[in-house]
Formats: sequence, C-alpha cells, structure tokens
Amino acid sequence: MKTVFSPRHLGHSNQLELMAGAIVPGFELPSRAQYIHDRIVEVGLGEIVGPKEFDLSIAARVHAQDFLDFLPTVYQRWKALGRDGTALAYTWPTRGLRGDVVPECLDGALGHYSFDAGCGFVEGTWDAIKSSHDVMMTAAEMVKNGAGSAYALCRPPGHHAGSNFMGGYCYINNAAVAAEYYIANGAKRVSILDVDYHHGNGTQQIFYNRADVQVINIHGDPNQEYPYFLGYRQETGAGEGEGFNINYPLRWGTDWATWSDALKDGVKKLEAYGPDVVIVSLGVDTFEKDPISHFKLKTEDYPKIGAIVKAIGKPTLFVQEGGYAVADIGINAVGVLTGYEEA
Ligand code: OKP
Ligand code: ZN
Repeated sequence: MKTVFSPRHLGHSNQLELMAGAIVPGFELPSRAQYIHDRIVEVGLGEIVGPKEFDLSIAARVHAQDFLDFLPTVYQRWKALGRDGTALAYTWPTRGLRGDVVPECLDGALGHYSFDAGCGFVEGTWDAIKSSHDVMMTAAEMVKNGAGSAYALCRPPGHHAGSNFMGGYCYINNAAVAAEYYIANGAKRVSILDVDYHHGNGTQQIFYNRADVQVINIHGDPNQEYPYFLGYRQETGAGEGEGFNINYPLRWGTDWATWSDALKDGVKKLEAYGPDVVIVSLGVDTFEKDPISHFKLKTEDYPKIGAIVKAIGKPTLFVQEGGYAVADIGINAVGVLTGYEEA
C-alpha cells in the first residue's frame, strides 16, 4: 500500500510535558515519524508520496470554525506578547466556570480551546498540523478513488481533538475528518476502529449523536488511564447515535489474548454495521515497552492486527495516532500494515 508522508511535521515538537509532578521532555517526538518512515523503506511496503494541499472545508464539518481559525494564530500571538519557547495553556474551564466564553487574552483562549497541557505550540506547529491534515486527506482520497488501502503517516496525531478543543498532542482530528470526507463523498456508513492505547475521546465526542459513523475504541480503562474522563463502557452513543459508539476499556497489564478478544468482538460489531469504508486510528502505544502505557502487546502481535482488519474485506484507511517507544514504533506500526498486505 502507499504511504503519505510530509517532512513538514519536523517543525513541531512538544518540548515539555507534565508527568507525575515534574516537567519532563515531551514524548510525542519528531523522530517518531522518521522511524516509521525509515521502516517503510526498509521493508519495501510501497511508494511514499507527499501530500496534496487541501482546504479545511471538510474539517469545518467536524470542528467549530472559531477553533479552526484560532489554531493558525496561536504562535504569532504568543510572539507578539514578547514570549518565546512553547505556547501552552495553564488554566481550563471546569465545573462552575464559564465554558462558553473565549477570553480576549491568549492564555485564556488557549485554556478555552484545550482540555490539558498536552498541546504546546512552537513556530512550526501550525504548519505541522496542516501537513498532518493534508497527509490524511491525500491518503483518504486514494482510498476513495479505489486504492483498497492507504496509510496516512500523520504527525501530530488527532484522536483526542474534539469539535472545539485540542488535547493529548492532538489538534485536528484526522480520523474524524476522514470519516466526514467519505460521508461528504457519498458513503452511507463509516466505521472508525481506534486501536490506540488511549481512548479517542475526541472521535467519540464528534460522532456521539450520529448513526452514520460508528466509533469503536479499545483502550486503557479510564478509571486508570488518560484521558480519564471519557471512554467508559456504558457510553454507547445518544439520540440517533445510540448504539453506534462502542468502548472496550481494558485494565493495565492487558496482553494479546485479552486485547484481541476485544478486537474480535469490535470487528463483529463493525461487520454487523456494514460500513462502506473502515478507518483505523492506528496507535502502537499498546506495545509492552511503551514508556507511557501499560498494555503488553508484543512486536509479533502487530501483523495479526493487520490480518484481522484485512479479513473485514473493506476499503481501509490507516491513520497514524500514538506510539512512543520510538525505536520500536516503526517496526510495530509497519508490522500492522505488512500484516494487512500479506493476509
Ligand atoms: C496521545 B495518543 C502524561 C502522560 C499522558 C497524554 C497522553 C496522550 C496520548 N505526561 N499524557 O493517544 O497516543
Ligand atoms: Zn495513545
């Protein structure tokens, strides 16, 4: 299968992160994408092409326009305040505070448009966000045009970003925009299968009331794991969307046996739904050596994921999400793709 990739991700890095009471170097590193890129070349997965340029009109169907207008302005506004380094929120509106106001000042606006401190901006951040979106759109178009499958090597990732907020290293929800793109182009039903270790709270929120996009998430139990405040089993959708959101929260220490049972159950529900196209939110932070995660998948398990997805027999778009054991994520992410190809 073809990969879409852009070196424009390199301008973006989250240089600092709060963890266990300390400020540490960020985990969502530029080298992540390079390791995956290099592994694709090494195994000869297929051609790697650059993205075409797309406007944000499809993105604006899943994200609020004011949020999309805000993102490109952040770093200029930060610099205009005489600051350098990383633009980052430090206060968020929670219960009892106004969630509906966008303060004039940048620090307030950053808090309004995010749910955590995982989304810093440096000089190249917006360009990286836009390139990640364009990478996804280019790969999505290939599948729409009959490619069968394509891989969007997106960085930054997207699945934590909701209709009007960023968080968890995610700014624009690439998988959600891809789903909307297929609906806009005539698909009646789209399934998003999110296998990243973390619950894709943004994807769930965006489609929670809709029946035309089924969202299936397999992830660390939010009682134990980020993002904590969404991803519980009883969240099954609302209104017309009732029954079309499916969560498999799993405990720390989950291995292939338990994880793959959840995947197979999810695939059953996906097949019953009968989508025109499948979008895989492909995180490989389920790996036993991932530095911020607590599942126990092994390198040999990733091709099996690909084979299970292949057996669905639908056009499939793979969208890169997380994975932080940098030396291994190339092998594991590409393992899913070769497992798909060879099944
Ligand atoms: C993004 B994706 C604290 C650790 C958790 C946020 C994790 C975001 C994961 N420093 N921080 O789903 O892989
Ligand atoms: Zn993750």
